[in-house]
Amino acid sequence: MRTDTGQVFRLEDYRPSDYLIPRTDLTFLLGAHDTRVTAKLSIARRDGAPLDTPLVLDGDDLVLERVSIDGRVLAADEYTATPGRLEIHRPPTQAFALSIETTLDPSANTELMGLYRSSAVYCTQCEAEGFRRITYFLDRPDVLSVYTVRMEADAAEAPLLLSNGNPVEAGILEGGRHFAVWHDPHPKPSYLFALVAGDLDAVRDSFVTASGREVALAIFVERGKQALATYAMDALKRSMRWDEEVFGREYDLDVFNIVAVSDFNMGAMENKGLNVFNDKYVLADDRTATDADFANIEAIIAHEYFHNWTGNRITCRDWFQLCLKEGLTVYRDHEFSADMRSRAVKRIAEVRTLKAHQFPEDQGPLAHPVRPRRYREINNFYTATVYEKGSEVVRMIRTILGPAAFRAGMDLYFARHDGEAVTIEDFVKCFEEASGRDLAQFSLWYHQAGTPNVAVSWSYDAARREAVLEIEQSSPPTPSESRKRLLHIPLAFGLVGPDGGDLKWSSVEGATVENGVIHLKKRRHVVRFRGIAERPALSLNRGFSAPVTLSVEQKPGELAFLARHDSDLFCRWQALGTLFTDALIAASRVLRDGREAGFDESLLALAGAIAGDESLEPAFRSLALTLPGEADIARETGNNIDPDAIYAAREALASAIAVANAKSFAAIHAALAHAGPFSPDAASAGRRSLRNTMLDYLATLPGGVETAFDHWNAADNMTDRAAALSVLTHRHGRSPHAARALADFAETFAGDALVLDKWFQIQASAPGAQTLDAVERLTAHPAYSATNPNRVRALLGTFFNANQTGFHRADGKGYQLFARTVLDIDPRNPQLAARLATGLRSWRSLEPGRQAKARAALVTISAARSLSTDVRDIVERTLG
Ligand code: 0A1
Ligand code: ZN
Repeated sequence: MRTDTGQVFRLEDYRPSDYLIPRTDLTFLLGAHDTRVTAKLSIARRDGAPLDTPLVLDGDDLVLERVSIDGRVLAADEYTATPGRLEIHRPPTQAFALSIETTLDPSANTELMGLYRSSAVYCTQCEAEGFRRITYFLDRPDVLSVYTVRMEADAAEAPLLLSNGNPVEAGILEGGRHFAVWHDPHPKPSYLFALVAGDLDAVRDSFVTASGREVALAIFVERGKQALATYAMDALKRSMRWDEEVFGREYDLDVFNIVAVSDFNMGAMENKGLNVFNDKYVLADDRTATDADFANIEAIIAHEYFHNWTGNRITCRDWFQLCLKEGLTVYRDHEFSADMRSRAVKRIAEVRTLKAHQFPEDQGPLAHPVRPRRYREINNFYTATVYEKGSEVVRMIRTILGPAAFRAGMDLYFARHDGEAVTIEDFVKCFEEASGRDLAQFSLWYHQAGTPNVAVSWSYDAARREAVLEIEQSSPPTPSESRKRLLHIPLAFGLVGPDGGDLKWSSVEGATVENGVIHLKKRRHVVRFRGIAERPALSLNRGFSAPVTLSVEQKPGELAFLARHDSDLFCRWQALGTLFTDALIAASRVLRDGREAGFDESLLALAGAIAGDESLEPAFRSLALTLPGEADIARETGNNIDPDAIYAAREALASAIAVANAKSFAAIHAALAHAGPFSPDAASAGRRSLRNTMLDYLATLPGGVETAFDHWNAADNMTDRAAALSVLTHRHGRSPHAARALADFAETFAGDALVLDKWFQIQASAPGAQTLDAVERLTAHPAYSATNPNRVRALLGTFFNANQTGFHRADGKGYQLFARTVLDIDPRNPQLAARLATGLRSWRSLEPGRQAKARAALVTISAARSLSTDVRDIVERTLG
């Protein structure tokens, strides 16, 4: 583990490298405990670089065996080597060949960065700074090199030898060993290097690109699991076609390989021509995967593939520009999924994710701009802000420019910067040039942290036939940015008439309004719409056109009308969500005062009407009927949060809705009972989703446990099975039915680690103080492993992030487990530990008792003698 140096990296300190590495030849002699790496680097001086600068290469935990220049082994006084750095004091002034030999132990690499072994498969993870754990290098994204890689390994242990680019040569060696050589003609930064060696099965297919290049496709999985990779293969081919059709981007090598590994810190990695995946995002069939798993696989396969152009062909100049590839690629995968599925449903799901992950980040101590200006540990910046808000910023560019100019801007970006390492400024400039618009004010979205607030009050004057909107923007202060500048906020809207259609106006003043979008650029706009024949309902931030917190003075009647009649489905969902949230916040206050909560009949009836509206797609009805989560309610509540009161309020509303609609919900549940073969398509998934949402309500009624147990017994796919198990465990955790279902599940799927993750997850998210003991007991379960990131996230990650009443139990024991866990994992896997450590980022919003206990846990971690940079950075920023 690298210990913290306290060093802070700053955007303004960027300097181009004095040295370049046009070619990199790597040889790996692979051994489980002893791997030898020879790197032959062609080194050239950058034009204009001073002649007397030493060559300083990055390393991390390296053992240097030998270093030579142009074939001559260097004497000890010609260089300095430490595990973290190699300096050649006086390199030749002309281009030269530097050869470096290092040795490493892949089996001992528990950080899962650099070269490591996962279930006897050698694999690599180099983003962001893992390549320096393989050899000394200029390990920065603006140093692009053409790689040739030779691997030698035991032929029985590793019959498969893969690297980036195209295969060149392979053959047998003495002593049961063999070799393969791969060459990648596209210059790339070191973070995109990859190697995989092992004994794996494959699903193979091929793809012919628009210009007729035939590409051999393969997805490699653990032996015997090929059948589980067919959905991923299908998603890959659809992604390749879509990128040609929608962005004009073709694939550029003869092969495209994907490897699924079972120990991986993140979702997947876009290494050129050789994507490495967390097996969770490859393996699926109806027996083992839920509809959500299928949707995630489709999205992540697409995401990594799309990186081939947005990230690989055009990469980042430095790590401050991470959103250049991530925000843009998330935007692209969102659009892909929207085209493959229901656009409205996908948009609602995106906004739910954004609000659940990015909003709390942006509103707490870890807030940072989409393009940060400083970091201590770059691994901690693979955040919801960089990814999800980064995608929202690209979406806003499209909203402002319109589809044609947006596409022209993207085309210009690809044409102008192909093969380069660039910045956000370069990216934005392409859109300015393609559209002729000035995006200077808009660009602040990249540079300013925090979720902006947009407050709207409005009135309608029937005599003057005028609707007047007073709109004000403000951005709350965030760490190290106390004063905020005004943003350009594109607010899509509609003035909805009594029949649900949008009303027209004869003139408007007070802001630029075009194509259904009000462009907010000042602190306050008074926007006057003239010639409005009837009193409208106000539909705002349609399609979530801007990632802001919106507060509108709106009566429940107007919201209820919008929930039924707005032509924008997102706003229908939003209107109903606002009604639910308001009711839940009021109820939690009443309950906290020891009184009983009651709900407006009309809200309960509205829920019933939407559930039963067959003109709406089932997936939408399911999302609309899903009550805001406890964390969502907490976020809207603001400060002084009492998770128990929020939980009680949510339960009370759920049963009130169920009681009011018992018959119709039971009918919907029955009517949607599954028949025929399983299909993972969006429409079928939507029907399952609505049926399972109905079950969740029905389970609150008398006899609910039997209903859920029948559903469990009848389930013939994992979506229904997992839904029933979670309803039983969460709503009837003490029933014999729940115990029985949990035991059956564990027995049926014994040995299938990915499926058992769902079992861990469901138990870890069971509400109530008693879950803590269950979670601690489960850490001793034979299927659990404290070294596998998926297991840790399923059990402890779920408990810390998705269990408001369990983790935040009033006695603070949840926080003590949190501190113990972070400290236990940190020495083995700092990245994983740091991610878990973000689980207390909203501690300041808790009520005073819990707040003090949460703080104590954070202080315990920060007081530990040896902490990784990763964890120290998170914990110190969280404490503030
Ligand atoms: N670039 C990847 C994310 C990623 C980042 C760091 C990693 O290191 C463990 C792994 C993956 C993506 O956006 O998919
Ligand atoms: Zn990515």
